[in-house]
Amino acid sequence: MSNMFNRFPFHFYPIVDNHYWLKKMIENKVPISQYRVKKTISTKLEEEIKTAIEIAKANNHLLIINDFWELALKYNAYGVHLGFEDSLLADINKIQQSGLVFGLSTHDEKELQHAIHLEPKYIALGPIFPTSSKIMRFLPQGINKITQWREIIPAEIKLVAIGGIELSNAEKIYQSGADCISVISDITKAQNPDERLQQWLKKQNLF
Ligand code: 3NM
Repeated sequence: MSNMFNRFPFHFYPIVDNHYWLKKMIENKVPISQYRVKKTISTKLEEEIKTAIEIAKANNHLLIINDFWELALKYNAYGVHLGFEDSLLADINKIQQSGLVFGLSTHDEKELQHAIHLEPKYIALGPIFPTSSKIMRFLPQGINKITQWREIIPAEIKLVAIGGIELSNAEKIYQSGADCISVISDITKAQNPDERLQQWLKKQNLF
């Protein structure tokens, strides 16, 4: 079942945490985003995720669900993203067999080796720079780490850089070896988020 979409050919991968921002992605014709809600599971949350997946599908937007892999499978999202701890608890075989695109976060060598072993479509490295969007146990990795990670990771697995990245340093991040950049605040805190999304999309012409 290999088509261009499950090879993860994306260079820009924003993260949203509610329907408002998901709709912004759709309105701006951003092809893919991650839905990341840090809540405990409840019927309300299930409904929220289900609706997000439905809205995305109805608009040909590819939505990757963070953490709640069972809901991603149940409602047939485009993909699942897991952090290291969650990947230890999740049924990775089931995710792989479902055909959903599957990505993992990594922050150090131990997490990287574990991630490579699970054969995801992409591996995220972060935080590249200081970030205020997530409480981190890890210090900023810096740009050189991107080049190191790219050399270690098998070519068929894409490398996503995340954490404190802004449009103004995107080119340097790509040049260092990142296949894709993931951002939150560069969009959500932009003075004009629509304009900023369009600027990111324009950068994709570089590829
Ligand atoms: N994961 P911003 S850093 C969700 O390093 C997330 O794994 C990270 O937000 C990691 O673009 C991060 O605002 C936050 O810095 C990214």
